[in-house]
Amino acid sequence: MNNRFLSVGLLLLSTGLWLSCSISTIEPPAAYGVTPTASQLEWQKMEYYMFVHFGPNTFTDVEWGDGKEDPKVFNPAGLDCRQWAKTAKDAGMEAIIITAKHHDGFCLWPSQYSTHTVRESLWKEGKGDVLRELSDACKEYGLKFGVYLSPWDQNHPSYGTPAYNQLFANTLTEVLTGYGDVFEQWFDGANGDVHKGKRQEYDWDLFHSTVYAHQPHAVIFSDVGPGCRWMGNEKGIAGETNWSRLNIEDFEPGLGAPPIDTLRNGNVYGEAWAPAETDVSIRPGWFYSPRTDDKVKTVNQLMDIYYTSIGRNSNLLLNVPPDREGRIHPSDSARLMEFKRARDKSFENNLTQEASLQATNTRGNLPAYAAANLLNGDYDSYWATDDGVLSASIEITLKQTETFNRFLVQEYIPLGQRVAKFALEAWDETAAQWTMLAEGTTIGYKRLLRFPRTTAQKLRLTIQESLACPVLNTIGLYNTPESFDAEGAMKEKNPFFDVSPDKWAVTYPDGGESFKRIIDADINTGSFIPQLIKIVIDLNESHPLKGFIYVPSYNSTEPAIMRYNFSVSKDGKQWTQVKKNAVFSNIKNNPVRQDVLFEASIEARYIMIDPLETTLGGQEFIIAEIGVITK
Ligand code: FUL
Repeated sequence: MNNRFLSVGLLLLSTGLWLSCSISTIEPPAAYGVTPTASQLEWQKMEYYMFVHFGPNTFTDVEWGDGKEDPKVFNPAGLDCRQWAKTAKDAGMEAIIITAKHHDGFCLWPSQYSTHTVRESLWKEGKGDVLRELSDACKEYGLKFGVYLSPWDQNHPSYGTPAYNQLFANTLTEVLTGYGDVFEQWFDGANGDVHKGKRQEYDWDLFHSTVYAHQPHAVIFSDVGPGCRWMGNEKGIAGETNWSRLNIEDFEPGLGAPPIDTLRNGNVYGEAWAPAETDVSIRPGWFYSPRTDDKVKTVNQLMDIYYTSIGRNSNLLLNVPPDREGRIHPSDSARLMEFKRARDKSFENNLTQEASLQATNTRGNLPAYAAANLLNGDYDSYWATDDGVLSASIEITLKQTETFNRFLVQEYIPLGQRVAKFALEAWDETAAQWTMLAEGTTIGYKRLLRFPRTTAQKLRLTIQESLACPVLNTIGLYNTPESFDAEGAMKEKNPFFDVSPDKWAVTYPDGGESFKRIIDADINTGSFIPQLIKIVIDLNESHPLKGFIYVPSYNSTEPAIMRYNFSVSKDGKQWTQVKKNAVFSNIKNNPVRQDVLFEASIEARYIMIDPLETTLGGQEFIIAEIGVITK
């Protein structure tokens, strides 16, 4: 900053005549639209941190506990929060956010406002406090600490009454005053109780004022911020167009949230600064299950997520669920370290380091705003154009011809987000022309472009449309490996079925061959079923059934079964209902394979699923696969 003023001052001294007419053109660009607060800027620079889903669900193998679990199921005998913190630190993460209270209402601290807490569990004879151990471990490892609290609470007797709001504020106060600084307060929008006709009107003003009273610097996450926003899916894919601005007035988290596309893209002229946070789990589900030990995402999948989250102007909140011992499972920690090495390897060598940069326009023609600032590593120095110049290019001449396949560009967001369209080209020496490498819309805090490996000495970054004069502070050019996985690891594995479906048949409805696709052990083929009808499958022989598997289409815009009955039969005539009005937990946001366990094993040859409601509310739904669990 000082340098800038110094050079401006020198110029003014040496060209005294200029003073009165040029002062407006050499001032720094005025902020455009809403801008981040100091806490939001600090938050954005964190980029990558850990989500921890932990609680009774870890032990009961469900994604949404119903609050009726015996608190004694929670007993992580070897709980080691220091191991979590060390893993996060070694993985290059900046913080840990923990599910202090998920939808089952179980509190990971001994709350005085609940009787469904660690105090009632067997763990440490009811004397433990997970938040204490984790917040201490975060301090020891230099990580920030954040808390998730679900407003939806299926255990607390006051839920669904006006008294609940103050109760929730009280529990928030306990969490926000007992464990030191909280950098992010995570409010989940999920509210499965609407299916049961139960609805709590949340007092968001009370919740927000409680957070700010105790943690004035906390960034509040929800579907609509106000600190940061959900980006609309749980797959790790932020919008290619991603404005950090959002219209939040008249919207509420959860049921009152804006459409998914709006969450994904933001609003170009939005009234609030509500940048996107991408939350995704390293496993198919949010909680640990031994069934998913072999389904931890591959390094290639994690690298993809890196590009589609951090590389698209979003922070990445990667969930790593501790196991039943209370430790991060070796498969997950090994993968996190491989992911770290893959990122380090990808971005270790910035090929623009010694490049020379030539811009078509530089604000006031001053070195203070010159394109060279894009390479100096100083976050607060930038290239900017004159006011009113809304498109401009920078020619990047590398020291020598290089081969590369990734480009990084950052906007200086303290002055707002501006760029709406840009392109990157390379100079083709042989053809003597520019060839397009990649085009994009928004940039924001950070944008990473992937394109086929190219060899050239000259590149051109063109800002084609900007809402105000463009202000960029960093570029980078890299040559990264295309793949980091061992041979074969990339292939999507088919679900594991204990019993081969080779001899199975769909006996109702009689849809001939088309229904075969739901029992062909191939998750890539399935059936689109236009009405809410029962499906009956003959397993050819009797099996001791412990549960069943439903694989929906992985595309969350396609309809899946959400609420259902499930029955089994020995003869296809007399049926025993084993699941009544049950819900596939979180299937709307995270449409992955669902493993449903019965209360007890039951001998049967026929199974019947009776869909009652779909994720999109219509009659039609997709089944990619139905399977059974016998082991
Ligand atoms: C969702 C919840 O319903 C899931 O269980 C999980 O906590 C995820 C992060 O948010 O809305």
